Amino acid sequence: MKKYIVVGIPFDATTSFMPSARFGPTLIRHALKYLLESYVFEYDVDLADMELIDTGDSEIVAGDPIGTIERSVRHIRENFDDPENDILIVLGGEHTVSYAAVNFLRPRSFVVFDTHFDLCDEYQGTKWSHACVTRRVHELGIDVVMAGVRSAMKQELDYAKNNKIPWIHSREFSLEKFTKTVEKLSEPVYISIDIDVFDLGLVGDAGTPEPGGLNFWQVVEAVEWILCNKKVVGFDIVEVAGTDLSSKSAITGGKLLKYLLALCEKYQLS
Ligand SMILES: [Mn+2]
Repeated sequence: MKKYIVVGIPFDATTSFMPSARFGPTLIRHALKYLLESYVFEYDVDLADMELIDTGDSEIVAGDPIGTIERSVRHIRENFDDPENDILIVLGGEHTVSYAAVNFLRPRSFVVFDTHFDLCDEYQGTKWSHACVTRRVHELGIDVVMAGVRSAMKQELDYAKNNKIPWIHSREFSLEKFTKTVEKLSEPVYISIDIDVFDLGLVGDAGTPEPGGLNFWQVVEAVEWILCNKKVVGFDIVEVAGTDLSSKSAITGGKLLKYLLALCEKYQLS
């Protein structure tokens, strides 16, 4: 039976606008457990029947992204031993924590849903800011595709252009465009979803929320296409922030996790 290994990384230190993504793992888990039905009727999957192993939260080092990444990799290594079959699920935490999962799993491709490009070489004096994470992933030699972006600095656009990194603006997003962009990606694929990719109407508490984002089903459909057509080794949901267990961000994060789990169970079994 395929196992789903959940790891929380409750870390935020470099968030430039609103800190508190450290509470993301708790917010997402709480919404999934206490608000949402475990049965996902569209896919006839009951999360209660899945082999979902929550390993709890990784230890972090407050204020230290590198120390946190090292401890998170250790936590993942101790709990995730069958990358051929199992799927790793990381709950952030600021976006920087994706690097721990990706550096451990070494997927061939990284599909990221995000308002921001996160392609800065350095931001506010650190290379480990959440605004640099996709660049750090790309520097590992992993192919990157970005969906839902709508906010960038010129240096990030230049880096994307010079390195032929494909991206889809949220305003021009369609499943057809997305499919064309990801269909040739090498496998396995890792999916990273920054909660701020959603429109401000769905996500209020996030590190850096912005209007003009994707809606819930646009993201679910895009992820469904990947899970149906590509081998996926792991995914994360990051940047869910705030302290309110009933916030829009918490509920959107929990519901997103519910659909991702159901989609994995439906399409990634073999
Ligand atoms: Mn991001």
